[in-house]
Amino acid sequence: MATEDQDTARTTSGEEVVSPNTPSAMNTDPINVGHIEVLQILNEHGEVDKGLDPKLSNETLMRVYRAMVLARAFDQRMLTMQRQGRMGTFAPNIGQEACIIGQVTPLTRDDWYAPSYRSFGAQIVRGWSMEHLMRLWAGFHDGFPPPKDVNDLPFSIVIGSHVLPAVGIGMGMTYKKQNNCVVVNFGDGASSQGAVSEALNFAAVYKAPVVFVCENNGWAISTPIKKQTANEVFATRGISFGIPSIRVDGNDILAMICATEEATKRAKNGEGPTFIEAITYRMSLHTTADDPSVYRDEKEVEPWEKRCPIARFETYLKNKGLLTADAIQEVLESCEQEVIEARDTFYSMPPANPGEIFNHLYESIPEELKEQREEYFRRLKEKGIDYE
Ligand SMILES: Cc1ncc(C[n+]2csc(CCOP(=O)(O)OP(=O)(O)O)c2C)c(N)n1
Ligand SMILES: [Mg+2]
Repeated sequence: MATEDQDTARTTSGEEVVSPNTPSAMNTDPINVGHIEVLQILNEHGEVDKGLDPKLSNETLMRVYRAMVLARAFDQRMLTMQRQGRMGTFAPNIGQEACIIGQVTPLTRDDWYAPSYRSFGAQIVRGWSMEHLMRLWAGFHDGFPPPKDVNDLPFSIVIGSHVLPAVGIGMGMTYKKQNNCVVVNFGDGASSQGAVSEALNFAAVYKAPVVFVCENNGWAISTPIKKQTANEVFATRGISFGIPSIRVDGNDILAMICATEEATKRAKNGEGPTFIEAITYRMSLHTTADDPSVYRDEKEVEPWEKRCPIARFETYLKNKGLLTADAIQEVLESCEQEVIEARDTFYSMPPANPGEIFNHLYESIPEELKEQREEYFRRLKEKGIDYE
């Protein structure tokens, strides 16, 4: 962990300190830039740093592995469904599975999770069924509320807007003397929103038990990180508010789990918030409405294929004798099967009543909104849809 007075820390591999303003090319070494150490336990070849290996139980390792494979299977199926015209706009998370699964692995059911939109892998771990998430992405309002007994906020599309409520939940835990914490994630782009700065400041001043996970995936739609910050590093945004902050290889599941675990322990010990910058890469589209070939050179993507979080973890598990080529195939097939079953359940569910979108804001609906509702029903009827 680096704090403001430690900002001359070396990288974990002992490489020389780099000035925060040293330019770095995305396709050379995007991890070790800036002046804050980067936690990496599993390198891109799947080799483990024995001194840092958290020695998780075999059961945990296999559970986490399956969660990553399931997230990718869900991701790929959702892309197919969207291209078939059977799903709404969708934000893929391909290549970011370690980041998303690692950040919720240390959480208990009593802790809270406040996700942004690219977090479905974590939501599945937290207890959202895949058909529920499919309804959400298909635009049915009943997909948005979290399942009963799942302490999650609905995911936020208005970038950064959920970070203040997450801090509020954390402050509420302190007030009620609950020994829990909140994990909130947001992107490199969202970190420039004013609300995120307000949230960081509140959390720091009131020592809120919050873990901020800033997912630095290189891009905010078409805005590259070099236009997001002159600093190259996002962890400084935590440091500047007095929050202990760390840069983590976000494609390394072991590093993500360890960093989040340590941060949740600090939070629960009353030591306040932690800022984790998870360095990863958006391998695919921003959303299905996006075409990255318009604004980014595909050559930039290639080195990240070698940094695949699932492949390196498979190597680690194979070396531990926990996985074979056959077992990899079995896990993949069972995950794909589970996704297909969820898809079929989703297809068999009745569509939501679109009129209900008017029901959730006011206790008694204002006249103007009633008129809009009538107009909406009239237009639906014109299309042969009668929900009234
Ligand atoms: C307040 C607000 N402004 C703009 C948008 C449009 N928008 C949606 S996603 C996005 C980029 C977010 O990038 P980042 O925070 O890095 O997250 P990523 O999509 O890369 O995971 C923008 C600008 C929005 N949803 N909310
Ligand atoms: Mg981003």
